[in-house]
Amino acid sequence: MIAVLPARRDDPRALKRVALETALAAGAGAVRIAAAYPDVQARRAMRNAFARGDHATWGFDEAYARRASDPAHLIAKARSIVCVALPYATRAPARTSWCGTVSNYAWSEDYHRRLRRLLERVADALDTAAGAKVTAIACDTQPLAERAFAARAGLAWIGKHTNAIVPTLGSFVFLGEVVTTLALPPDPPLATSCGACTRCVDVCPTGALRGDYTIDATRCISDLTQRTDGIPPALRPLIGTWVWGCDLCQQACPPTQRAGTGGDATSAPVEAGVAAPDLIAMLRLRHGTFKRRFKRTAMGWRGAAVLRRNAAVALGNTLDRAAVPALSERLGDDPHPMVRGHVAWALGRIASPPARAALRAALDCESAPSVREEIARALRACDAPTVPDDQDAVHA
Ligand code: B12
Repeated sequence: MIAVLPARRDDPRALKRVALETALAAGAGAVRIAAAYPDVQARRAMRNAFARGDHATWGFDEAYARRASDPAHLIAKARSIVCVALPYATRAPARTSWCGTVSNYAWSEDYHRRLRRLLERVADALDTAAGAKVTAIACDTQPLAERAFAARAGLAWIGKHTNAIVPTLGSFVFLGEVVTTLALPPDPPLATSCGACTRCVDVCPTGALRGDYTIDATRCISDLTQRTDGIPPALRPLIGTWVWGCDLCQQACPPTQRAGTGGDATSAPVEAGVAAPDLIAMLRLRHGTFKRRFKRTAMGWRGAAVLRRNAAVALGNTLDRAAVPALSERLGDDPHPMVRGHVAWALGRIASPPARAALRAALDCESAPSVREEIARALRACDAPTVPDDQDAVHA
């Protein structure tokens, strides 16, 4: 552990040293300083993205772009931002063919709590050194263009997957900031870019990445698994077995691959059933188990029905006929119409004779118009089956 020396409040270099050393001692993988003036380029990029509808599921608007590009809304007279990267890459857990795929960022203790602890230590150290409250913390949930300020600080460059890539650490890092009224000497931006590499663009199954450093977030699997309404039918087959988030663009990213696994013990899965969840168990997830198992992770903020919906889509994408009994049961039982609708889709995707029979039976008792529509569409899909009749169950 690095000993952090007391600093004089009128010595910017010493104060910067306090920020950097405290952040590193508290577990940051990298830390740099940005000046806190508004980011006009980020504001323009956000405006354009919102006008294109790239973030339609998030309801971002002009007011968000204005606030997110100006750190002064977090603390008046903001002069500097301590930009911190917390590495989280850990080894993927062993999976069977009936496991859902969970993004690395979501399987550990919720990163908001971990990052907040780290940022609070940095903020406390600066407040103490300055002898006054001179800081405000931001991590993910505050309107702040975190990646743009990380780039200004030279902490990272923004990749074509739109994530911040930290030299030697890659992009599997969380970003957090301490905005302060102290004038700390800023670090210069990096002169790095992705060059001609398009691996992230090529690997994205939904075509969310355009290759010009922008993303249509409404097509991003991470967004699709987190939205609370229905997943557009055309995109469901492209989601594969992802039940929360998606790592494909980052897994394909050369500097991120080279960085390896930089996450410490706090980045490890809270339990195996979270990192590689059994899809049938997730399809049946009740509130109690959800609270016990998922609430403490970043998968906990959208509720149990969203996870059951995602499990239904993933099971449909396994094309495994052995999933039909569990899906048929949920088609009759699940209290949430959105889940029943996606279960119907999954049965239509598997399209075996028992799946077809379950869909027909459900049509007799289903009253929700949206679910009846899904069932009718699924029955049409059964008429054009994608699975050969002689396919055996494929799960281990
Ligand atoms: C909404 C949101 C999402 C949405 C939209 C993502 C997106 N690309 O905008 C969805 C649900 C899709 C999402 C997914 C993910 N997210 Co998210 N998300 C956010 C959140 C809350 C807001 C982002 C936002 O405002 N987007 C609107 C866009 C238009 O603005 P922007 O991204 O801030 O900035 C852009 C412009 O400013 C412009 N720009 C500005 N200056 C410059 C300069 C140059 C040279 C260039 C090229 C561009 C540029 O490019 C920036 C990047 O596109 C941030 C936290 C935060 N407060 O920033 C986390 C955040 C971006 N997410 C994060 C993570 C970890 C993820 C996932 C990896 C999770 C996962 N595995 O599923 C994926 C990655 C998907 C992807 N390829 O982007 C991390 C990213 C860390 C990192 N290393 O970059 C953040 C920073 C949270 C955190 N505190 O760590 N996310």
